[in-house]
Amino acid sequence: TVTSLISAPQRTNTGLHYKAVVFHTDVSVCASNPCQNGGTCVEALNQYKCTCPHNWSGSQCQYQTQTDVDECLTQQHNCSRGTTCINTGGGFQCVNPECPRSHGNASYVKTSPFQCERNPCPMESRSCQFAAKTISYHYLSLPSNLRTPATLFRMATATAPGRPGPDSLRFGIAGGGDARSMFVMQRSDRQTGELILVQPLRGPQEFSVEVEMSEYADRTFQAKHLARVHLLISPYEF
Ligand SMILES: [Ca+2]
Repeated sequence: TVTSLISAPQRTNTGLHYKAVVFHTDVSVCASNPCQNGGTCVEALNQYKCTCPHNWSGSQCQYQTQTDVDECLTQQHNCSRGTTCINTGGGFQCVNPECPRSHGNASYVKTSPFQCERNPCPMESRSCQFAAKTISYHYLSLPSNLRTPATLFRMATATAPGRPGPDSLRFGIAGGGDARSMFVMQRSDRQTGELILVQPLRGPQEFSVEVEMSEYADRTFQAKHLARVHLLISPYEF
């Protein structure tokens, strides 16, 4: 259809002039498929309106408004026995962390679903003494592009009551690689170290960073504890 509107006559030196204003509406405003991500285009007067599917918004359904379902909490997961359901943004995972294989004289036994402990070391085995005494496993589900700096994880000593604890602690990021540029491990108080993300991470991706805490008493090394923090970064910004 062509709609023509003719303006009121305008008097000029050469007589009366009529200005025709023509709206071409023969091409549907929806023909260009302006609605993204499965949105439905609805024509209005020379305009369109997008009716967006669930989880999408914006004039062209261009923004994702993801809301996560906690499959673990709502029992919508299919994790087998012996694995633990970890909710992630946009999904879930079934995990069952395994203790490291024995190396040298150090060997480990699983004491809970997310904890391994070193078996007693043979006498005078220094390599075993310096191997991590405990290894704990942690899973963090994060949205994409989390605002930084962000404190992700805290590590602290737990001293048995009535027993003398370490008089100093040292915290660090174990291993090298990419983690060193993305994280900082710093002390937040005398007993606690915190892992801080200093660089935004775009999902979807997942990787692990290992942080360690060494205990000293009278400047003598006592024990090292390792925490393996597995980051599950969703494709969405929640
Ligand atoms: Ca989920």
